[in-house]
Order: sequence, then C-alpha cells, then structure tokens
Amino acid sequence: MNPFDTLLESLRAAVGATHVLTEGDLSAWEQDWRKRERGKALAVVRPASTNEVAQVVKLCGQAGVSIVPQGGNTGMVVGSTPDASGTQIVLSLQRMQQVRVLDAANLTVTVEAGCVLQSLQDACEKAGFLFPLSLASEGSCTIGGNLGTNAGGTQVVRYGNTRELCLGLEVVTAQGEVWNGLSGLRKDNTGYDLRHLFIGSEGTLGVITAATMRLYPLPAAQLTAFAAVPSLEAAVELLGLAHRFLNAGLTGFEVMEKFALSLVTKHFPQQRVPFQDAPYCVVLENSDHESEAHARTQFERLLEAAMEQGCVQDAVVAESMAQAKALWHIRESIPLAQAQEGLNIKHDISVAVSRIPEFVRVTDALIQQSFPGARMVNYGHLGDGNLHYNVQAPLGADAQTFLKEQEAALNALVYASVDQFGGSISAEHGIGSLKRDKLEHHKSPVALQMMRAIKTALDPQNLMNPGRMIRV
Ligand code: FAD
Ligand code: 2HG
Ligand code: ZN
Repeated sequence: MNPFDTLLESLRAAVGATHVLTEGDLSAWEQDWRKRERGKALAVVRPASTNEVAQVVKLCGQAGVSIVPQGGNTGMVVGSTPDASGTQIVLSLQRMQQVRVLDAANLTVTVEAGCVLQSLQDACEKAGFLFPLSLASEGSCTIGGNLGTNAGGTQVVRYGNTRELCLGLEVVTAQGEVWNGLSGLRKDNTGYDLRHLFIGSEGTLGVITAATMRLYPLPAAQLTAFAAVPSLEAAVELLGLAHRFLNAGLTGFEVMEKFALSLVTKHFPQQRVPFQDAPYCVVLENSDHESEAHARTQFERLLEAAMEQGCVQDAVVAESMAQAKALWHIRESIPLAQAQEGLNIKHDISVAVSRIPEFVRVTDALIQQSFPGARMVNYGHLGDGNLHYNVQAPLGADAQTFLKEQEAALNALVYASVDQFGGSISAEHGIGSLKRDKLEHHKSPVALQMMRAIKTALDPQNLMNPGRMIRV
C-alpha cells in the first residue's frame, strides 16, 4: 500500500468512510469562490467533533501530509482550497455546527467552528440577542472561517471585526493537541493572549474548532437610510456628522460609487437602485435602544443637517424592514454584479478615513494614465476606512487577457499608493496565496521575522495550510 492509501484508511477509521471524500465532483471544496484557482485534494475529510479533528491532524502529521482547513469556502484570497499537487487534505469543518451554550448573563455564545454565520445570528436572535457580525456571504461562511480571516463586514463601525467579538477559542494545534481556551472572560491578563494568534491566522497555525463570542442586546429599532452624496469628501463629512448625531447608534456606513451601482442595475435589473446619477451613494444604519420613533427623529435631524451643509443631495429612509433589506441588498449585490461582469481585480485596502478622498483622487489618476479605460469599481466600508477599490477590464477587452497582462502592474501601482498613504493592502479578506508575495514587500523585515518565528514555533513541520499567508 502506498503511504497515502495507508493514511486514507486511517482517516476513514477516524471519521467514518463516508466522510473521507476522494471521488466524484469535489469542486465545491477544490475551487475558490472567485474562480481564480482550481486545486486538487488528496481527500476532503469531514470530522464531526473536536476529538475527530485532533485525530485527523495527528494522522496527517505522522504521514507528513499537509492540511487546508476549510469552512464555507467563501474566502477572497485563495486560502481555503488545496494546491494542485493532489497531496493535501482539505479539512472541512462543515459538520461541526452546534451552538454549544448561550450564556445570557455573561452575554456570550459558544459555538462550533462550522456553524454558518447566518444560523448563529438566527439562533442568537431567537434567544433575544444580537450577534452583530454581518457579511454578504453570511448564508455560507462559517464562524471558523470568520475567525480564520478576522472578517470585517458591515457592522464593524460599531462592533469591531471578528477579533473584537471573540472572547475565547478552542483549537486543535498543529501537533493534534486540543487547547481549550473557551473562557468567556472579559478580563484575563495571564500571559500571551493565544487567542489573538489564531484569529486571522488563516489556518496556518492550527484548526479552530469552537469559539466563545460576545453578544449584544437586540436594538429596539434598526433604521436604514440611502443617501446621494456629491463626492467622497462629502461622504466623509456625512460620516463625521453621523458619528456626532447617532453616536453608538451608527451601526453601518457603506459607500458606493456610481459605476459600482450601475453594475447592480445592469446585472440585477429587478433591484431598484435610488439616485443612480449621484457620484456616490451611502447606505447607513441607525440602531436605537429606545424606539423606532426616536431612531427616525435622530435620522431626520442628521439628514437635515447634512443637507444644510451640502454633503447630502437627497436621501430616503426605509419605511419597513423589507425596504431596509432591499437597500442593503443593493450594497451587498455589488460583488456578485462584479462577478457577473467578468473576472476582476480586487484591492481590499484601508487608509485613514480622513485620507480616503485624496487616496482615490491620486490613485484613480495614476491608473487612468497607465491603464486607460480600466473601469474602477469603488465601494466599501467607509466607516472603517476600508475600500474595495476594484478594477474591471476596459469595456470590450477580454477580462482574462487583461488580468494576465496587467494585474501585476496594476496591483503594484495601487499598493504603492496604499503605502504612500500609510494604509494596508488587506483590510479584511486576509492574505491567502493571492497576496502572499505582496505581503513580503509591504511588511517590515522585523514584522515578517516575528511572523515566521511564530509559524515555525507552532507548526514546525509546516503542515498547516503551507504556502499560504507567509512563506517559511
Ligand atoms: P473559508 O473561505 O473556508 O476559509 C477562509 C480562511 O480561513 C482559509 O485560510 C481557511 O484555511 C481558514 N479557515 C477556515 N476555517 C478555519 C478553522 N476552523 N480554523 C482555522 N482556519 C480556518 N469578508 C469580509 O471580511 N467582509 C465582508 O464584507 C465580506 N463579504 C463577502 C461577500 C461575498 C459575496 C463573499 C463571497 C465573500 C465575502 N467576504 C467578506 C469574504 C469571506 O466570506 C470571509 O473571508 C469569511 O470570513 C470566510 O469564511 P469561510 O467560512 O467561507 O472561510
Ligand atoms: C464586501 O464588502 C466584500 O462586499 C466583498 O468584502 C468585496 O468583492 C469584494 O471586493
Ligand atoms: Zn467588504
């Protein structure tokens, strides 16, 4: 028997033969969401418990076979699919979905890594609590993947990234040991905070099997407004006003440039996009713990002041939950509309909010100089200084050829500009394999050295998602 066959036998014994997939169509696990790369797995292994994960990791370690942890496979940077060698195991957490404990007094929920984000939101809501992490991929992405990438999303302006929502983790280490750090404590200064090493580590240090997450009381009302603004400067001005008028009630602030919205109209004509001629639109949310009437009055005051100041040209406030959902749906449809439009280049960047308008003005001009006709699809989480500063091939050009010939140079231009503005080349999607080599040019040697030291200390065999995020 070859060594791979021996390993597969042992894996079948550990998790059950039906949960070691080697044949048939494995594209759901082998192909990334953006269809940038198709890998080939030795097997897709689907353990049902933390102990089974630990056994799988131990067996792979003994066989020297590397592991790619995978949740919903919605990642944007090709980090959750295997390479093309046919020698890596995809360790899917999909069967570990349980909400283990909801501690109402402690305002925490302990949940398994494979739980789909939307299922967790729903379970918490049923119990009368808000789990605020919110992404357009929430119907498929998992809490383990959210932690693995330190996902952001649309509520960060108020509740922070996934990291800020996490109080404890359970992890299977690269050696196959179980670390139970599901404390749920808000204060614990007993040495290095290991939790923070695993959050955002993209499966390169160990497998997250469960987490204890923060909960919040459900607001009495959540109101959504959609505003037309004359410029990005005006959008930033509106953000300042929104912080002032709504304070902690400001739970979402997203910006969308006109062309990004036009793609939604083009590919999803059933959606009614307001203010299609405005240079930019903003969708903003006010969560209120008093009443809907109070939230409405606050919003009216804000929008009145913004119109007086000239930073809002026109605005609608949703009258019902259905209308609010429809307005958010417009924003959330942009990545899908972009995918329909064709292969594209994504830049998930962050810059200080105050510098965003200048960044866009300067970088847009540089791009049009060097890549005439490139279509900028600019939108994102302005409240967090995070833009999806994406690029679609010029009209009529073949997207595949454009990417092949221009992507590297375009990335270099945008990331050089990000550096000039003191920003980050990955605000929320992570590094994966798509940005691994770029990381080496945009992080200091000291930072890279510390990252490598952590990786080699925790995963000396380099079996956890090797070649992703950082090369050792
Ligand atoms: P996967 O894609 O399966 O994995 C992502 C990474 O985490 C991989 O490196 C993987 O190895 C690792 N990983 C997965 N599970 C574990 C685990 N249990 N233990 C250790 N490592 C693990 N992202 C945002 O941040 N904000 C957004 O607003 C946003 N919107 C999106 C909208 C759409 C339409 C799509 C398709 C994606 C969007 N994303 C967004 C990206 C993506 O959904 C997030 O990165 C999400 O957190 C990935 O979760 P997942 O379960 O799909 O993880
Ligand atoms: C979003 O905010 C996601 O919609 C996806 O992070 C961004 O597709 C993108 O570039
Ligand atoms: Zn985003």
